[in-house]
Order: sequence, then C-alpha cells, then structure tokens
Amino acid sequence: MSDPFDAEQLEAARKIFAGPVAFLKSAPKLEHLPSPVVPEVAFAGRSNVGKSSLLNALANRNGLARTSNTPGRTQELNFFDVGDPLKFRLVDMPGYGFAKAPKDMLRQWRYLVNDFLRGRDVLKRALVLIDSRHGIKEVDNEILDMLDTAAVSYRIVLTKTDKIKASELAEVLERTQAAARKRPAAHPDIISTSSEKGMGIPELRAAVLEAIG
Ligand SMILES: Nc1nc2c(ncn2[C@@H]2O[C@H](COP(=O)(O)OP(=O)(O)O)[C@@H](O)[C@H]2O)c(=O)[nH]1
Ligand SMILES: [Mg+2]
Repeated sequence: MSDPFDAEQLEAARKIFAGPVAFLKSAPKLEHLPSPVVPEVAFAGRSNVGKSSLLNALANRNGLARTSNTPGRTQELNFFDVGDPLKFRLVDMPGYGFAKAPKDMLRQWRYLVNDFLRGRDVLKRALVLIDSRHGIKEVDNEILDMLDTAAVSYRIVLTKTDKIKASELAEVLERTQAAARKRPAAHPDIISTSSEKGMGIPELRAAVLEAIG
C-alpha cells in the first residue's frame, strides 16, 4: 500500500492536525497570495475527486473546506493555516476537468496553476488526488506534466476507495504505481484513502508532515 510510516510519525502528524487548522484566504490571482513565510503543501485534482472532503478529513473538521456536488466554478487557490504558532500551510488548488468548462476558464486555470507551481519557493510538495474508480485519466496528465516540468515533487493519492472492491483497488493501485514510476517528480508510493471511512487519513497526515520536513 503506502509508505510504512512508523508509529512515531503517525502520532506526530495526528497531533498537529488535532491542533489549530484555519482558513486563511482565497487567492483568485497571484498578486493575492499570502506572503511566503512557511512551507506549503498543495492539493490538486479534478473537480469532484473528493478534495474538499479529504481536506476536511485531514483536519478532522467538517466545514473547513466546502464540499459540494456542483463542479467548481471558482478558480482560486485557498490557503489554510496549520498550527499556532503557524507551522505550515495547505493549499487547495482549483479543480479541473469538468465538462463544458469555457475556454477562458481553462486558460485562467492553466495560468494560475502554472505560475504558482513555478514561482512558489515555499511549495514543498503537491498531493494529486485521483479517483480510485477511474485511475489516472487524460485530464489528469496535464497537471502531472506541469508538476514534472516545474520540478515540484508530488505524491498521488487515490480517493473514494470505499466505492470499489479490494481486488479493483489492488489493480488500480498497481496501474497507478506503474504510471508514477515513469514520472520524474512523482513519489513512487501511492496513498489509498477514503474520507468516508477514514482510511489512509493518518498516512496522508504523515505524508504532509514528511513533505514540510
Ligand atoms: N463514497 C465516498 N464519497 C466521497 C468521498 N469523498 C468525497 N465523496 C463525495 O464525492 C463528492 C465530491 O466531493 P468533494 O469533496 O466536494 O470533491 P471536490 O470537488 O474534489 O472538492 C461529494 O458528494 C462527496 O460526498 C469518499 O471517500 N467516499
Ligand atoms: Mg472542493
């Protein structure tokens, strides 16, 4: 499955996320970014992949990141402060890949995400969410390419694993791992999660902590 994080790492991560986690701000444009004072870990994924649910599960707080069924209209980077004193930030990146997105919106997404990935020195890692029912799709390859090109290290995280059988999960895991091994900036190990069942959440917390060093 995922990396063997030891008990100590899992406990340290649990403690941090049991403490203060608070929404800081939304940045629709790069000039609205908060000052880069602490390390950041970004979450990316296609619209409806379960990103908001996973952020809520990570922080153990229900209304932190809004969950909804209406595919993302907003093209913003959302920043969350973790720790008091502030230790690091989580960045909820705008979703992609929803049907009927106007060309303008796609262009705006591309600029915002690309500029952020290339210019953000404090960005330590990205976690790219992939729906376990589908695996990596064509729409996901663009963000993976952007991350590889910008040399931002990332990990692939499978979501909604409660929706598939164990045999299907093993199969998608293997396929996704094989794809990750071909990508220069990808971590070779995949984390399987279910926000619904709480599966993989301790490991994901540990992966965030590991990323910020
Ligand atoms: N069964 C199941 N449903 C999930 C899970 N995570 C998210 N969902 C559902 O998938 C839909 C999209 O979730 P959301 O977190 O808003 O996705 P986002 O668009 O990526 O932020 C919602 O209806 C969630 O309730 C999960 O782990 N298991
Ligand atoms: Mg969302």
